[in-house]
Amino acid sequence: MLLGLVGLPNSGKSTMLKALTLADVQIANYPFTTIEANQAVGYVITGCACRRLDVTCNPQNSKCVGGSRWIPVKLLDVAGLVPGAHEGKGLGNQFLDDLRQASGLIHVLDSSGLTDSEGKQRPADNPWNPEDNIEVLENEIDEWLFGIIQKNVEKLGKLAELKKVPVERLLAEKLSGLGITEDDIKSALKKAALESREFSTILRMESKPILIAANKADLPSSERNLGKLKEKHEHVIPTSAESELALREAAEHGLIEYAPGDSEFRIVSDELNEKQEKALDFIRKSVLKKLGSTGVQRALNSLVFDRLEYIVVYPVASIGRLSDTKGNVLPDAHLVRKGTTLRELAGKVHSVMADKFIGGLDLGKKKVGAEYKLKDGDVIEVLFSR
Ligand SMILES: Nc1nc2c(ncn2[C@@H]2O[C@H](COP(=O)(O)OP(=O)(O)OP(=O)(O)O)[C@@H](O)[C@H]2O)c(=O)[nH]1
Ligand SMILES: [Mg+2]
Repeated sequence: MLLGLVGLPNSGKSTMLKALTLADVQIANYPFTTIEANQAVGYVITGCACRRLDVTCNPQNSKCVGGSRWIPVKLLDVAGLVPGAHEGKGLGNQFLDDLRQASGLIHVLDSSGLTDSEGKQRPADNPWNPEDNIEVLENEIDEWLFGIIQKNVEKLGKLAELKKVPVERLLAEKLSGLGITEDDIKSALKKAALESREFSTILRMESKPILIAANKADLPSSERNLGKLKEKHEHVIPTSAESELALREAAEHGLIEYAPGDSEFRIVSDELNEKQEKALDFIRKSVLKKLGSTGVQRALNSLVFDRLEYIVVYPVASIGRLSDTKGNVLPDAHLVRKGTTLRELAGKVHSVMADKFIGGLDLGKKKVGAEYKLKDGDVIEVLFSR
């Protein structure tokens, strides 16, 4: 699964990517630091089934850290979008093409009001209204999508006439790389005309759900804005990417014990200098105590589990041993959309399983059918003829 970090310049996209992945990326306090997209692997984190089943697991496609299952997801941090990017302002919006495959987006928004929509600093006595950035960003993504559709619609119209097939079918084929299906297009067509700008907005909402990370929530000026943002918009999570990065790096260097999403950390080294102690103290008081966590892991989890409605399932080769054929217990955790059937899961695990599919066995060794809708945390043996 690929997820995108998008937003206006200087909002903290690269800081968030680094905090989630510890990838070596450039961060700086000026706009357009990132020009080429950065891709790295982060993790969504959920309780591991090993706890519930009281077994020791040997994860293969994921990790288990202290009873939490870390499932890898690809993250892409792109350049900043500015108002008018679709007309070529700033770095334009062509770089969004890298996000065609993204299932969802985190809008990294500078909630402090100390950066304007061009990424320039604003004085504290004349702050920027961060809420305006939401419209700016959505508009630029819609224009990008609109551009892709416009480029294809005339050609496809002619081809559809020639082949005597509905144009929406051909468009769906063209847009399938964007995660847009023929059904999405049909339902959007009921609300808006194919050539209209509104059509692109509807498709964007279907294919690229957005979670808003109200970043720089550690700065005092963000407090006032957070309330307003949450009041007017769903799916807003306050974050401090800078704090998360500091904690992840301190943990990496053995200075503290901290896991992403935690509400506290423990100092385990006596080699901290005064500056480090002060910084950690600030994070404890101004971020963790106030927000409950840095919000960064919560934002990623919430995008995947709440916004995109993914669940976690554990296919195994033997339900009795809870293992794969090599004896690895709970080897793989798969992210699948809510409503996925057992047959669809078989197809995702292996094409042979799908072709020779028979059914499945649940934890109680009861048979389950092809159309069984998987539940979050299900451990299941897929039966197929060999
Ligand atoms: N106070 C505070 N500063 C932050 C936070 N996250 C990022 N920053 C700072 O904001 C500035 C911009 O961070 P970047 O991660 O480079 O921002 P970006 O969105 O990738 O910027 P572009 O690539 O230029 O679009 C840097 O000085 C960061 O240290 C945060 O949570 N709190
Ligand atoms: Mg950047």
